[in-house]
Amino acid sequence: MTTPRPETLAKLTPVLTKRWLSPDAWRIGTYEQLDGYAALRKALKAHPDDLIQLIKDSGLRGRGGAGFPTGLKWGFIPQGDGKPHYLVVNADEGEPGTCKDLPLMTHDPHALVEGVIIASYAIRASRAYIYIRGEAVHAARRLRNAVQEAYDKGYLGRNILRSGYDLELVVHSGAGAYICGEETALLDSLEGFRGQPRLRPPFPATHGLYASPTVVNNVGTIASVPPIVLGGADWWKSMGTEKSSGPMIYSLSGRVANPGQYECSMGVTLRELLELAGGMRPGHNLRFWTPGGSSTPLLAAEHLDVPLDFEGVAAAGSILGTTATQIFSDQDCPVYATYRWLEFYHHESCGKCTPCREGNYWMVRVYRRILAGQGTHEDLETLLDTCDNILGRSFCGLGDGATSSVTSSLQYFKQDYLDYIEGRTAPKLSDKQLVGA
Ligand code: L3W
Ligand code: SF4
Repeated sequence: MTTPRPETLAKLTPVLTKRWLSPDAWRIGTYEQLDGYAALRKALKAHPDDLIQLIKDSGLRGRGGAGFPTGLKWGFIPQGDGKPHYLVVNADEGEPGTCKDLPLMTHDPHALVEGVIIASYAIRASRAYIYIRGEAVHAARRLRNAVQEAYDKGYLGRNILRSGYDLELVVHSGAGAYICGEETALLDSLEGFRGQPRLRPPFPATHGLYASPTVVNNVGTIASVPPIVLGGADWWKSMGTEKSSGPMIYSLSGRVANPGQYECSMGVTLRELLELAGGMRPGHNLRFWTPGGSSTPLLAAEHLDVPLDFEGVAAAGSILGTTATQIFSDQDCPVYATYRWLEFYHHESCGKCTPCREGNYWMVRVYRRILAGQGTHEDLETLLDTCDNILGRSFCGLGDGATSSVTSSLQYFKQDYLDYIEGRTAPKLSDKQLVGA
């Protein structure tokens, strides 16, 4: 177990996580004692346009994977159009390895509720929804309790804090489909339809929920709003890098001594995160890892010093995504890991478009063949060719994301594939497991 050096400890910037360990942090009394709802009081005295400008100035970028500038998105909402406006929080956290939003909602649900009220006021929405993953029963219970507490205290409902502003907030549980984390499938699901992606453009900012202007933001994005209102744009920008401002919750899982959430300034490296997490588990050496969930191309041990911000990870050939770093060691097989992720995408593909629906089906079959010791050298060409036909040709990001670990594992670990094909590695799957793909 390694002990972090003081300069590495200084990379920890607890902002969204700062209340998580306080006793009963999820109760409104605790939240109010720890600055809770002070940002809302301040925000309601400001003009909505000034709040949008503040978020633009802070450089806050979406925490759901794409990193789109939040203030810009809020600014897309047309004003004076006579239509209702909506805020929808994407709390359908389902990306394999990702676990930053559910702990936030479990430990500090009022941080999200307060952010929802401020963001809704800024975009002039009088109704907001939090769409939470169906399996997250405990987090949903905490969130519903927090919403009720906020209503009881006059932070939600009519004439909030005597400001004249009204807002209704509904917590809606999904039914356990990964595709409903895609923003337009989420909106379809919320409207009562089967969750499948819509064609974009038009984007939700103009044609969202019930064809009205809608901001869809991730939990972490919205929970960042109250601290920015209280601390100011310059304070927020004092953390992170020039183009990736603020703190970020990095989730570490896998072969690491102390897995969990580490909130650090953006641009921290995996080497530093591992130091904070006590290093690799005894007997394990880092071999490969995901920078932001299974939809992001794998990185290898040579990428330990890549700055984990949007630009740094892109320059290394991957995507920051949800900052879910899954850590694998020399005792793990990149071919098998990729197969397990592909099974997930195959299962979760909504079936709307052919490249993703058929491509993932075929790739799972090829992986099973390889892992059963029956693969051929041509199979590797088939995998790359299939990825080529999925990437950029799928209707939504799920298809593209499915190809990430296939192409990157072939780029860095082709020898592992060849070892199965040429008989140097014992098969991991039996003949019986070949059927049923
Ligand atoms: C108005 C324009 N709005 C873009 C908006 C758009 C959306 C946001 C980002 O996928 C990624 C995906 C996953 N006018 C606009 C506009 N917008 N242009 O900006 O859009 P986009 O298309 O870049 O990304 P996305 O569709 O939101 C998100 C990756 O994140 N990911 C995450 C997966 C899972 C979770 C989770 O479990 N929480 O997030 C991991 O890598 O693959 O690439 O709002 O409307 N001209
Ligand atoms: Fe559905 Fe996959 Fe096509 Fe997305 S890429 S629309 S999940 S079939």
